[in-house]
Amino acid sequence: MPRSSETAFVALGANLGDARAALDAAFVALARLPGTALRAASSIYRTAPIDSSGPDYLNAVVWLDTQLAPRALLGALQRIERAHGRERSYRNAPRTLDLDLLLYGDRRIATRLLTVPHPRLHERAFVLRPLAEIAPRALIPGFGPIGGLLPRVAGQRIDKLAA
Ligand code: A4P
Ligand code: MG
Repeated sequence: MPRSSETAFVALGANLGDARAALDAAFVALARLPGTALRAASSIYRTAPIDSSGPDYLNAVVWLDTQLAPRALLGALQRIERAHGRERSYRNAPRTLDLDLLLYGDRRIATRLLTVPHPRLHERAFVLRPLAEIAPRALIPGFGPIGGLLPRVAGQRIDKLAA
């Protein structure tokens, strides 16, 4: 019997190479995951690096309805990162695509490989703003309504790109 679907939110980030192309490829790959439907994609945002250096990032968030279990979904995200995100120019070149599992239903998960909600979600405008765009009433387990978190990150530079 097929598993029932669960709501999952995934953050996309890239700041090396052709970041826009990496995000566009990731949207397509996410929509093609088995047992998964892409319900919504946020705008793409240009954001200042946080705890990181280099050029500005491009960030976005997608809403998936998925039959994949959390660990299987994480594995699928990592395969997409590997397929679309690495500069192939030289060995161990920097990763150009980061896919993080933000939320999985109302679950709280703390295993060696997976922490949900994503542990830094609540302090990052580059996650909260696109998430709020597509899910303005999202409840973050352990933190409550997303609207209560946004004022705390108001000082972080983030600009929505034209579609
Ligand atoms: N892992 C545990 N929980 C999760 C989860 N919920 N989603 C584990 C995804 N992975 C999770 O991740 C390292 C390990 O985290 C994985 O093996 C997985 O088992 P990674 O993506 O390989 O490594 P990383 O990129 O160094 O770590 P992470 O956690 O993605 O980094 P951060 O903290 O998210 O920071 N500034 C702007 N403006 N925009 C950005 O997108 N991104 C980062 C990355 C920093 N600053 C940024 C941005
Ligand atoms: Mg990551």
